[in-house]
Amino acid sequence: MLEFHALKPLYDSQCQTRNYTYTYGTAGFRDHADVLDTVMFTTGIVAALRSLKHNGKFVGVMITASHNPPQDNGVKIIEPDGSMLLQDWEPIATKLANIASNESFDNLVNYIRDIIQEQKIDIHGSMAHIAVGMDSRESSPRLMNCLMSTLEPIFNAIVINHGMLTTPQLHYLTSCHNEEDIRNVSIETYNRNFQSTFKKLLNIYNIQGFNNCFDNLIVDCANGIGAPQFERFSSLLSQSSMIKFTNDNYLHPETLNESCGADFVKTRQTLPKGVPQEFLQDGNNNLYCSFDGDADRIVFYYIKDSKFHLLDGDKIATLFAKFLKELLTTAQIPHEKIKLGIVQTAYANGSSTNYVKTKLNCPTSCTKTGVKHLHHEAQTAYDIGIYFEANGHGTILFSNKFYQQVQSCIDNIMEQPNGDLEKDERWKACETLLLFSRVINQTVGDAIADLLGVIATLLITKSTPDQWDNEYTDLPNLLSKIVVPDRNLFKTTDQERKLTSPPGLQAKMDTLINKIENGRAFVRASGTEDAVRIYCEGSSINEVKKLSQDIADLILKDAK
Ligand code: 16G
Ligand code: ZN
Repeated sequence: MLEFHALKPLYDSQCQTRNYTYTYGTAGFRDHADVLDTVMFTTGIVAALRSLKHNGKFVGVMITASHNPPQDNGVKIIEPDGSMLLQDWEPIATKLANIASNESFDNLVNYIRDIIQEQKIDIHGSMAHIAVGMDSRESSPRLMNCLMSTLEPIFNAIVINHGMLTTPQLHYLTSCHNEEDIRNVSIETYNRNFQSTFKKLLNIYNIQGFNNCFDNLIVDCANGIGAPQFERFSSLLSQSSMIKFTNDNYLHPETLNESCGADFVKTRQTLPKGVPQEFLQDGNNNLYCSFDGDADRIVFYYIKDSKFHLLDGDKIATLFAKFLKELLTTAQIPHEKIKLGIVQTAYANGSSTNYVKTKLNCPTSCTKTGVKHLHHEAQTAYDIGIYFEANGHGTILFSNKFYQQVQSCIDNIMEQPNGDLEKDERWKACETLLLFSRVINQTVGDAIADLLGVIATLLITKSTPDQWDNEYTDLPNLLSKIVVPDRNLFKTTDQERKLTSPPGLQAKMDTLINKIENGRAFVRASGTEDAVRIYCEGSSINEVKKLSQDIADLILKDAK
């Protein structure tokens, strides 16, 4: 039952923001923490309705602003299967927040009634179930209180508060809540499942330590929630003494993402601050990685001849694709039976796409920016759908057909007489495929799970960071942004690779692009900032820089 009369005093006290416009965008609501009380209040309502729509299944709500600066925060809703909020509900979340901020209380209640009616939600049936969590920002506990304020008094919802955890941990636990007895689901569920699968995977190959592939793994946690979570997680791995942490100061939220973390390292193509000198001395053979503020993104890097080398989302995707493809071959599973493909965005380096097509002979897809687009394509187009944005957001999805095919291959091997199973390469390949699929967090991109996947791949294939990197060389590239009077004028087609508006701009850009060797460039309006992004690549960095500047000039001239 919905207690609308109890809503009014809460609305009066919580919805402090007036005349402010919100948008539930690619990554939920995100803004300065000071203006988010209203949004927390309405997001609680939307999450409860979403749970009721799913007949009371658990829905997740995560309070985070990922790689944004410390003063920002945000919130996003997680579906019962651990995926991101159904796109159709994004405008509902947006409208409810904007009514709360701009209109009367009666309008708010009327719109809630409309949602219930239009979505055919049975409010007299099951109770709403919500799993909530937050990152380590200073504003998160306050915003958590705003969120919780509606859930119990209005919806009689059952709320499980997981406290501080990473975004992908909450995605995973939300899906577990709908599969298991809720009393048994906690952060330990996540830790146990991923730790034990990782250990089993390495045990197939009797791997100790880092198998001489590198000396230490140095993890930059962006001073965020990934620090305590991965410190606890990794303490139970046999490699723990070789895993070192930097920027793990999550108790000082003002340092979050400050000159560190995945976004900083990827965009600046440089080391984060604070890497201890002892790890940087010549002759060290270390692998480094950076999480973002809520640990759903990861990039790797290493130093060779005093030079920084980035291993970004494209490199992670190609590493996984090569490894999984070889396992399918060893298992003698025909490639027609399990379709393996890579999903990228326009930001993927042209060399990576070329490498996937010509060296790995795998199909590729290109989607618009934003995890939900890549996830959907990976799920619908492939049996092993590897998706990564170049910025390090990504995971792998394995279809039911994948599990059926691998299991039938194992059954087939077992039927053969006199087989020494341990020695049977086919059997090993099948077991590796199954365990690998469980070391990956299939609900969403996950820095911790992706890290386990990368480490396992390197150790099993006995590859050094340098060998991983040498599979292909990135084309020089540049990503920049400019501020224009109205970014909404910039409309794209062909998965954001071509502009359709402002009219004539694309043709002028094409003339410039065609002048340089291996030239490629595109312009799109940012979904998270009031700016337009320009991506350029080509054979020479000087030409790329010039191209980028020329395109910026064109846009600014056009805008006058
Ligand atoms: C959001 C997206 C990320 C994308 C970025 C692009 C999710 C969870 N996050 O952070 O995938 O790369 O936006 O930002 O979908 P932009 O539109 O400002 O370039
Ligand atoms: Zn993030």
